[in-house]
Amino acid sequence: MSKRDWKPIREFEEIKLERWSHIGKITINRPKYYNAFTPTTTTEMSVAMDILREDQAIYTIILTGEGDKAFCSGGDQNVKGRGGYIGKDGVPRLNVLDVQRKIRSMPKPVVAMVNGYAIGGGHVLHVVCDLSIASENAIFGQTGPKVGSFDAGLGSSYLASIVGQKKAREIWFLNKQYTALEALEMGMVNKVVPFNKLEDETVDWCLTMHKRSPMALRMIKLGLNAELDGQIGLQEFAGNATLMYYMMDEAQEGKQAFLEKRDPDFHKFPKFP
Ligand code: S0N
Repeated sequence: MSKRDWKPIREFEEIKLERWSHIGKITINRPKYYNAFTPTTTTEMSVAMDILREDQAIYTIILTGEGDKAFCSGGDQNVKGRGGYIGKDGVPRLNVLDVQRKIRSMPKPVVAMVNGYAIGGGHVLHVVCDLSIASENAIFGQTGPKVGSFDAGLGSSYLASIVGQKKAREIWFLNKQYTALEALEMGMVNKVVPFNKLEDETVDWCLTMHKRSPMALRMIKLGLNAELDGQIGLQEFAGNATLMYYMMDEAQEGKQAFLEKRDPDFHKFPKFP
């Protein structure tokens, strides 16, 4: 039971999207299925991520699951078909990958509030979040090779950059389940708290980040991503460097000179050592 008066932002079928004090919260709302995702869930999550990205009054984002059993148990096995998870339109999709990318390129911190099982594609979702706060009842693991699926992308390579190659291979090859404390020891989560303290702790981390420079957080996140993301990471990092350049008088001078049909005067700007 939350102590906060989370206000709905928009109604969805399979997720909840709410806000409180500059925090946007996305809750996967399929507790009957341990918050397994269907193509509808992941489409809605993508839309919610876009809404929170565009909203300048949102500083941080929490991703969680409804109830006290599961954060997310991965793809809904009831709708798994050939070629992906079958949506209401009959088309198979793997569109949780879009959600992963949106979390990774979100220019604001995304915190996984892991309230129970984080399994399969649900485990990958917490892995790609910037921070993970877990309750003591949380259980972590990948099931792919046991149930006929795998995520050889961020779910493997980024996981390995967090827990190391040997451990990542153990997690994927053996499909064991790990307690929250084991996940903490592996560096896979940032903090473990009792279930009834989970939201307080997660919100507390968000409120602390709200006191920090948003541009500094944004650039650090992109820099940490860029190291692993190759040309795409560089593109995202460079895009943000351009944003900062556009905020400088030096960039304004170029545009202004063009509009005034004169040569730009860049001599007046400092050449820092
Ligand atoms: C979570 C587990 C370990 C919990 O076990 P427990 O406590 O024994 O409870 P259960 O009785 O098993 O479950 C409770 C109810 O919840 C339903 N349920 C649980 N998980 C799912 C699920 N994934 N899909 C549908 N229903 C689920 C149970 O059926 C049960 O309902 P009732 O009571 O009505 O029977 C345990 O439940 C478990 O192991 N679950 C399955 C975890 C799993 O294997 N998930 C899928 C893993 N694979 C993926 O996520 C695929 C990812 C992927 O394919 C991918 C890869 C790369 C790129 C993209 C994708 C993509 O998917 O898009």
